[in-house]
Amino acid sequence: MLSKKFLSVFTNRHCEEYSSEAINKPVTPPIWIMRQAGRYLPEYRAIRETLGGFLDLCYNPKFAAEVTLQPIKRFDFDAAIIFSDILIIPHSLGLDVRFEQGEGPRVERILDAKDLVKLKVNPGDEKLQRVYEAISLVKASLPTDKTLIGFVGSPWTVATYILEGRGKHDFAFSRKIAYQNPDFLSDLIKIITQQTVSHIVGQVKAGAEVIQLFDSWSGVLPESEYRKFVIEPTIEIVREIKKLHPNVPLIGFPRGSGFLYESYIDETMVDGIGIDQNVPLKTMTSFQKKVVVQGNLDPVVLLTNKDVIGKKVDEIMGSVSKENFIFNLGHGILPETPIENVEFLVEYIRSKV
Ligand code: 1CP
Repeated sequence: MLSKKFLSVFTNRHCEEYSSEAINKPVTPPIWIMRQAGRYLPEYRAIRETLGGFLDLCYNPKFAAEVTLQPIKRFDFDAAIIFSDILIIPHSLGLDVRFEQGEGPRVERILDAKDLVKLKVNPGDEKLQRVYEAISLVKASLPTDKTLIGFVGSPWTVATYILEGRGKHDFAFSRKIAYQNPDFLSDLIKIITQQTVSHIVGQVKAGAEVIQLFDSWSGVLPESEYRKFVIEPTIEIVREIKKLHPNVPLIGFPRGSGFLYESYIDETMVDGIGIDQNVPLKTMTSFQKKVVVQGNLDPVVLLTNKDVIGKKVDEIMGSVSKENFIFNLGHGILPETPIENVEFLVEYIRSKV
């Protein structure tokens, strides 16, 4: 069951079971922060140091649950997001995934259609089960006024890691494949989508109450490829999950989608939309007529000071309608973020309404 605060934001969406309930409107918007468990927290670094690598933490249910709860204890956020990673999916499909210190992830590449035999859709994979165990542990100790968010990477974003073998650059190879060999890319995306749907179902069964779809690299595709490789697989995921779990809100985060944000909202039928900091506030606010909006403070603002943070929060809060709004950043929190700025952010937002 969703916590009261999240229930009230999602009331007017297609979560019919909830709309009939008498629900108080929230006094302040729910607040959570993408990548809220992580290196900016000393208590996270302490646990991380006791384990070999990043994946050892992801696959250790007890510690993964503990770091999931750390930001809730420290900042009293309204939602916990399970500590895991989007690259668990390629790992569970049978690819080698490693996180090198200071270099980010390395994924065994699939370069053409004949490499697809390396992938095995495998919902029972033990690595995924560990995530469900961690979710059950979090659920057992999370206060009832907090919501538990599960997540996956969207198929296009996960595919870019499989095609490139690593992250964060211009994605030239992935784009070249999208233009030149779309059938191969469609087949790859189909496999990822199947495993992703079962991973969402597994998370929901274990206790996740909201699911966020991270499409961090959706912004690198032009319109027709965006429709085929971002929107279509997302439609498929939403359709499959709504068949089984119609009352679990899905939040899409197609970062960097620019002018294509609106098509994504209209066509995928997600219940909520994560907005990056480059979307104008007027546009973000206009989306609230259709969908619950989540966003969009620039994470760099949290590296400044209280005056700047207050001013930037006022800009957002002065623009959005409070009814279907979730406060979040436009992307993940940065490792160098001072803790006192996060404390101030939460306190300030709650003092405003
Ligand atoms: O050293 C460390 O501790 C590793 C840093 C780290 C962390 C804390 C990585 C490696 N992943 C995570 C956890 C993580 N990843 C969460 C935890 C839940 C939370 O608190 O929010 C989530 C939601 C993710 C999702 C994720 N992983 C995304 C989508 C969100 C985004 O930031 O765009 C992506 C792109 C990844 C891949 C990934 N994992 C880790 C890194 C450094 C990256 C990005 C690599 C790159 O492309 O540069």
